[in-house]
Amino acid sequence: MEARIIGLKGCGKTTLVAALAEGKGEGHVATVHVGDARVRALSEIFQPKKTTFAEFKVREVAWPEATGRKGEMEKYLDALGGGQVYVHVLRGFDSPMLGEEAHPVDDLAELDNEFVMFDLIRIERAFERSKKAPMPDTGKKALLKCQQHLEAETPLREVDFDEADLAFIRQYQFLTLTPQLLLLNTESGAAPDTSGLEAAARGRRLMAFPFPDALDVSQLSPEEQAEYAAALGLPGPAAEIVAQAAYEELGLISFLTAGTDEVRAWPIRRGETAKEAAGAIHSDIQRGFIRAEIVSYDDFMSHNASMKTAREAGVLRVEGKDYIVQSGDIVNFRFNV
Ligand SMILES: Nc1nc2c(ncn2[C@@H]2O[C@H](COP(=O)(O)OP(=O)(O)OP(=O)(O)O)[C@@H](O)[C@H]2O)c(=O)[nH]1
Ligand SMILES: [Mg+2]
Repeated sequence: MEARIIGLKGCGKTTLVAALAEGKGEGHVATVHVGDARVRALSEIFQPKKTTFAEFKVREVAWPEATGRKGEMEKYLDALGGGQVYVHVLRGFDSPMLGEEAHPVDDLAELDNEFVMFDLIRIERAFERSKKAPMPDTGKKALLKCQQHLEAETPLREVDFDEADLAFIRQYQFLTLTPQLLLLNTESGAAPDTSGLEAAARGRRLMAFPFPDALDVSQLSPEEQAEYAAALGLPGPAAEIVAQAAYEELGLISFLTAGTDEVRAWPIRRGETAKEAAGAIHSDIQRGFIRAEIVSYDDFMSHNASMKTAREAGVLRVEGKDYIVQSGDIVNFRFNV
């Protein structure tokens, strides 16, 4: 998964990257470790040689200094490409740097409108090109539907498309089709105030906390982070809450593998079968899939953290290729190559 951090100038994007990176960032990009408490607990139990968390990449995309200059916007749009989810940062603090008070509702509307405009331009260009290289009628209809919604200022992520339409319009990488999380960067010490934003959020997940505090929290050990975050009134460590929200937005879950070599979280799409999930580890395991031995993390922990006890109690099950893997399933694949 790749996320792009977007937002107008000086809203706190770089501060967020630093908080998400927990000290391992490189300015505008970071690899976020999905701080999974289950992985940490299993690692304590199995004492493996290696512990691997799920991770995803974030990249800050700076709002262009001169939006009117053509090359600048092209660069901006390029940088947005490849992001499966946008983390949209809103400035909820008065900025001495910008000499401006907080006006997150206006800022949200501004960027939302820009995105709608960009998508409309893409559609115009597509129709322009279709005069030379004909477009299938079904495609034309799908684009017209997009155009109508955008002209009514409805972002495409809110529109119901059938699979065929979606497959066609995906090639245009419309900005308003990409799911968004909203993060309000609030004034430190003040109670987060999201009033007025809920309506403008239009169903997007909205979280509010002061990024400088989140950055402080992120410098601590994983064990200390949750406690300190709670003490500061944050909803949790930034990496954890952003990762969780992004996962939910994209329909991702993690299953786990645990042994003395490695304890690891594997991200898959919700609804994937055991055989599909096997492919997350290796195509050979998928191809040679025989069965999966599965115990849920909770069952494992409540049975002495012992596979033997879990097996005897019948909570360690044998599942076939069509079993739908659940979040937190500890899986051992049997395969034959
Ligand atoms: N008072 C206050 N200042 C903040 C807060 N968050 C960030 N800042 C300051 O605001 C300025 C901009 O923060 P950045 O994280 O660099 O914001 P940005 O969105 O990356 O900015 P650009 O890349 O220039 O668009 C910095 O001087 C931060 O120290 C906050 O919550 N409160
Ligand atoms: Mg920045």
